[in-house]
Amino acid sequence: IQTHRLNPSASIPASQAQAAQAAELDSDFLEPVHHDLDPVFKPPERLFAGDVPVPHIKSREEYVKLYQESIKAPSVFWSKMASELLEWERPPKFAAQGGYEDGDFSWFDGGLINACVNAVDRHAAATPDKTAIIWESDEPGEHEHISYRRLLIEVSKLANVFKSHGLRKGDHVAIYMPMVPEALYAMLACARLGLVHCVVFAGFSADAVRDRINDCGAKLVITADQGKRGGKVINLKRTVDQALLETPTIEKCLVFRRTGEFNIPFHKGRDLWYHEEVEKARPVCPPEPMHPEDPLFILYTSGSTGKPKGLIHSTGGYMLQTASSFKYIFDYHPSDIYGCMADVGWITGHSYICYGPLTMGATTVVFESIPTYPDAGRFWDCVQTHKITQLYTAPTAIRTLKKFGDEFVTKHDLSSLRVLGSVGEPINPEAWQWYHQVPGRSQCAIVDTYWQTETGSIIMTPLPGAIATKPGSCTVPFFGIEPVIIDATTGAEIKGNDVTGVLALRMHPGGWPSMARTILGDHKRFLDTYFNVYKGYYFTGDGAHRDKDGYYWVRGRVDDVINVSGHRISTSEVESAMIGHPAVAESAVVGIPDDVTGQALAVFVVLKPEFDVPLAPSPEATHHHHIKVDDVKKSMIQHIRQAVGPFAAPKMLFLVPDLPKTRSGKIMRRILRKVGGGEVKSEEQIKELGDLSTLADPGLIPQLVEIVHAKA
Ligand code: 6R9
Repeated sequence: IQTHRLNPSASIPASQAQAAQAAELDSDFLEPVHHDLDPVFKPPERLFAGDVPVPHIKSREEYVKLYQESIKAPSVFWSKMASELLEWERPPKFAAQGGYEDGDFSWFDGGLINACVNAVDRHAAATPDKTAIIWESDEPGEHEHISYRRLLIEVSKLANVFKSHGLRKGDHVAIYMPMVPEALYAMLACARLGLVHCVVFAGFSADAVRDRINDCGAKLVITADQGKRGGKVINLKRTVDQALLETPTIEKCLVFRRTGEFNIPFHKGRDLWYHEEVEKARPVCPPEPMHPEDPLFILYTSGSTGKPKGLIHSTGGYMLQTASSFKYIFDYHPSDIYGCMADVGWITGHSYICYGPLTMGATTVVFESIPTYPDAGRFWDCVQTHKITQLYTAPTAIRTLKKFGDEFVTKHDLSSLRVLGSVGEPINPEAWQWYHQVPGRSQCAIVDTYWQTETGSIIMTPLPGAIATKPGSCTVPFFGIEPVIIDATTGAEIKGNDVTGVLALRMHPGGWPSMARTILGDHKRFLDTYFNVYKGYYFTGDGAHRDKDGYYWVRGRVDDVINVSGHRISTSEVESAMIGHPAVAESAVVGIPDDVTGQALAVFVVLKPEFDVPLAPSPEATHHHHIKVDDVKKSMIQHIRQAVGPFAAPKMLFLVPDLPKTRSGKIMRRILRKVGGGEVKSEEQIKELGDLSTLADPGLIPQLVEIVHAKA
């Protein structure tokens, strides 16, 4: 049932796999678009008015010059940056080495570096009293400042706790934490000792936690009794307890007391209280000198197949590019207060809450709550209270807040803001304009930052003082990145402007420093997914348009990944979860457009014959029947929540007599996307679906249309 569209199997030569792959890409995001009449916004004059720090990059010319340098001589460019921005235990002998054919690329061989020293120690020495972390609790009005001096002490103590329980360089540690400073302490304590952390987003279910722990073989998991989000309590320890029933590698479970309100069961010999352990530990812990290519962390993300990919990031290259991108893209200056509202469970949290800002010695906000708690003014209340200068959030949050109206924004003093960032999914021009005009008061630079878990740091973005913006476009490449548009059917690069196709990045030796190095335990899958699809390029999985001015417009995934509120969800991951439900014979999951979440999941389910519930409410349907259908659907949605996590709950679930398939048995997802999205109503519109001649049963389509509309 699973489709391995982007993972050509071992026996197929790359060129052949490439052709097959190219021919199978089936996405509306590859259809041509035009952007001829878009408004253009110059960098805000206020950035140069004198009362705020002058931008690092002051003009387009300055950007172009640096960009050209970064492309022509990447090793020279990044080596210079590496000695400017990082502290090396021993300076590297080389910059980029190796290549993409085998994925043996490396950066900064011969050097020694510790990520924690770069993010903590050197600032604790230089600016000990500077605030490293502002923790904004779920409850408004409750916040805490943690200085660099204190950060070093907390991190060192925790590192000693890890040591005292036998953890050594190279061991894996799972982190399943709410948004509290201790989540960052845990990451940094791992980095200090050369332990490889694997943060699992606290919204994942017990099954998902178990699978990730088992895939990475973590020895220790660190969690909290409970988490708090939007006034609601989340029983993290309970989820971990359930996951740990089937995780043979876990020896210890360290529990941070966040609420203390719940009498959690403790497993003797396995569970330990964070506060008790830390109390015993000494606040001095020598950092482990690491090779720049030593793994810093593993982070799971969804791909085209059901099994999540554990991407591995390096130490040196990752630290360098997160720090440099943070500096230039958010135009960071030492007096700034920077607030990224993401969660550390995602790459955005790793790179732009923890490592990027702290490596630059910045003050970074750790935000525990949600944008709408206690009301839709929460972000702006934070901006006013902490005098935030750069705010970084996702289009889904921006669209949600826009719906609540301007008053929640305008009643706050937002004069501290200079840069407003967006990440996670394409931002629609209306949301962009609102972000610019209302929270930004037309005085802030909007940076729509495009990147991925795989790229480690932002790869396309405007720079605040240098690049004019267009609402909805991530504009131009960051240093070291060479985007190209590829024709999906021929696999050839499309030159020139005003073109649409698959977005890829041209590979030159070494690529860029923060690229993921492999997929844990599956290097072949790594090469096949990213480098063997289009030879000589890194394949992003997104469709994009390059407009007449050379600006990029990323349109969305062209593979089997659905982006719901910026969360990457694999269709086949949800489909394989569905198969575990006793009533399901077969299912297909597609992404449909949604005003707030960008995309939403629609699930089409074929029941096993023995489950004979009526598929659509009919005039004769009794009350009893309705309940039965609803119960079945509810249990399926519950099943997905349990197998993947609540964020993967489908918006729509349809019980259908069959799935539209080609005669060769391939599900025609294009049809399901259109029908599920409610676009198809009339017979004419069915005809407009295009060539249905390959369908095994064309009579099925009107039935699907009827079922979808009976629901709505
Ligand atoms: C950082 C992050 C990556 C996917 C990516 C793309 C989408 C992210 C975007 C964007 C358009 C932007 N995406 N930022 N699309 N414009 N500014 O989100 O990583 O969770 O791995 O998701 O998100 O589709 O391929 P990740």
